[in-house]
Amino acid sequence: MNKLLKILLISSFIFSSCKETHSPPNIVFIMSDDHAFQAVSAYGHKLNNTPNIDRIAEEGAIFNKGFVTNSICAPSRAVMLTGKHSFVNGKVDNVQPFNWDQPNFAKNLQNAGYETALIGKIHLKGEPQGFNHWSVLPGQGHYYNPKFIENGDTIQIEGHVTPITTNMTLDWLDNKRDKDKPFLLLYHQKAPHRNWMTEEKYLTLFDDKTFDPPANYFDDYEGMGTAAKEQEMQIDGHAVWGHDFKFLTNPITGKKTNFNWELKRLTDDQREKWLSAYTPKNDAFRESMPTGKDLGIWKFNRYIKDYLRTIQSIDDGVGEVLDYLDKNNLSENTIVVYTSDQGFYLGEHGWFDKRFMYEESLRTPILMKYPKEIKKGTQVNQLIQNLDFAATFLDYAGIEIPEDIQGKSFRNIVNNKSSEWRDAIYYTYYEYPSVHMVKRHYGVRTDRYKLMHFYYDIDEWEMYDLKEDPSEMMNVYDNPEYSEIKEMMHMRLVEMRDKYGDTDELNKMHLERYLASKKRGAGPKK
Ligand code: SGN
Ligand code: CA
Repeated sequence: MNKLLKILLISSFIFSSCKETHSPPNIVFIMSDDHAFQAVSAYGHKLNNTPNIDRIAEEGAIFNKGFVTNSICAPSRAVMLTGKHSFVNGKVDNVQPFNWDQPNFAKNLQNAGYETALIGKIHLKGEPQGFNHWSVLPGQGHYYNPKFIENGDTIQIEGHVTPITTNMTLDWLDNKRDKDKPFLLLYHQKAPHRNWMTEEKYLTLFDDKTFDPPANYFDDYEGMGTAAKEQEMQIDGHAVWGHDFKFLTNPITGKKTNFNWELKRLTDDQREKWLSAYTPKNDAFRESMPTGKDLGIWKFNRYIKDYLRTIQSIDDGVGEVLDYLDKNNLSENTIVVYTSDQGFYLGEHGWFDKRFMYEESLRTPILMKYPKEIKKGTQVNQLIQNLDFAATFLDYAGIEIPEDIQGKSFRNIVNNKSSEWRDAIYYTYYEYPSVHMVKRHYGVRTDRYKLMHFYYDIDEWEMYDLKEDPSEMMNVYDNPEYSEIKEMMHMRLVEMRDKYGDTDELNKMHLERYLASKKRGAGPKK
């Protein structure tokens, strides 16, 4: 046999045996609900410590420009599963039904031989499809003594939802999955969603600390548009004494609050722990009774502490799952992603909640590790969206990415194999009129600029220069110095809408559907 042929045969043997022994990676996709990137310590905001979530970035990559396509819970999850924008997958707001019959990446992985599980919050009605095992909270779920629907049966478990979700996850990993198959695990926490009810062991965490609110906490929205002025999501204004600030009687009016009713869900022991933690804090407030800006700062502190406390339990759970993977020699061949269904305002512009395309709710934390391919300490600065998860996971699993998926695999970005990527992202938001009163809008964001159109009961454009004004305090849409940029951004917007297939007609259709469902009494009330 000639030498060249021999080399060819040997190398093709090596290649094919490599292929055979190469097992597809496992995927652990961790999502929390409303977890702001500002509250992941790896992002450097120094609000709290999340050592276990940070471990994912230390052992892999952190994404500095991770965004969603529609900053609200159920639509975001639909985008994540389908890899398609809301106006394509149909789940545009928390009210419209989600069609589980459409393709999703879990179905693709399951069909390709993966063992799949979904545990925790999904917020999409109907039986989840694409999962060998599922145990999900009905709707928003409860923080204490939550019910789960497990493979169709309703069960109730005593305790706090965060460690319960973690324990279910560990139980599936250890006892319930087929260990001969690669797995996909969606481990989705309810926390830190409103109303931020902490696990007992953290009820007094941060009691000795005072947090400074963000610089624009007392924003008067002078530089912004009507939508910012007319929202209803101010910590010092719309958050309420019972549900949000955990007072049993309103300290101003003396009336009983709805928090009495919320505590009824707890066992005697749980309630006792809550009362002994909050009664002294609430009494101290009544004694000092701050007013004006001091009251605003007090409310910020009550809000941020409760919010961060719930994250501490999430971080513990992430640590337990990472430890499980390490101890069972699974880490090397497992992709772990940590993300949230959207961002959240931690007092920026005075707000809680999300929905707006302004930075803090548009952005979402994304941390990812896969020791086989991703170098430790990788920083990703491209504009990645939750739209891209489905394509990325299919790519890693070696499954062909269906052509109608709109997201792109970022595997070669996070691997540093390529730098070719999109230079603009598209955003849509529909749920209005509704709780928090954030008006309908859509927009485009490039690395430096953001253009937004608010419509329906207004017709207003806003544009921000994120380099000069990262906190988005000054709308430059009508500033003549930006006229060329404005033209360019309008072109980018048209291009984005063409690319993804969005139109004013679609907006009109979604509006009509929304108003009709509201008339029938469905969905969130204003
Ligand atoms: C609930 C919350 C809102 C929140 C929506 C949507 N109010 O209505 O503050 O914006 O959920 O959140 S609460 O009184 O019930 O806490 S989402 O994450 O599910 O979209
Ligand atoms: Ca959410």
